[in-house]
Amino acid sequence: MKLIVAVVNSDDSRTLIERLMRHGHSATVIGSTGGFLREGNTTIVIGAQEDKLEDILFVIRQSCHTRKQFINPLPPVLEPGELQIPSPIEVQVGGATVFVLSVERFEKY
Ligand code: 2BA
Repeated sequence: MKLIVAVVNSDDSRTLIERLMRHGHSATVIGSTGGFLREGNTTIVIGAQEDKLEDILFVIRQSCHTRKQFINPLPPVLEPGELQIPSPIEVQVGGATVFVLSVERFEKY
């Protein structure tokens, strides 16, 4: 069995969850926050048999898209009297950051 942990953009999460359900996969949805941008994203946890893994990854690839975002970097440390206005920088976010883990044991009561 595998545990798939996917961090996805919140704009893609609804479509992804609907498609996962339509394909018969169970999932848990957790609201999360990216450590770098400090913006909300969604973490989706999916436990599945190994023969379902490729279908799940296919659905994730189809549902999650990369997007460009501008962020304001922290201002640099300056000498007194210096003035520097940092300009926004562009980062590419997503589509999905996916971890696939092997499950040692799975139980449901
Ligand atoms: P954030 O940490 O908010 O990162 C958002 C985007 O900012 C990243 O997109 C990446 O393009 C950029 N970024 C992150 N750290 C950076 C840094 N130190 N310097 C420059 N740019 C940086 P993604 O790579 O697509 O990541 C999207 C979200 O997935 C992340 O949001 C984080 O919540 C999660 N994530 C990504 N890699 C991870 C990892 N190795 N472990 C755990 N979560 C991860």
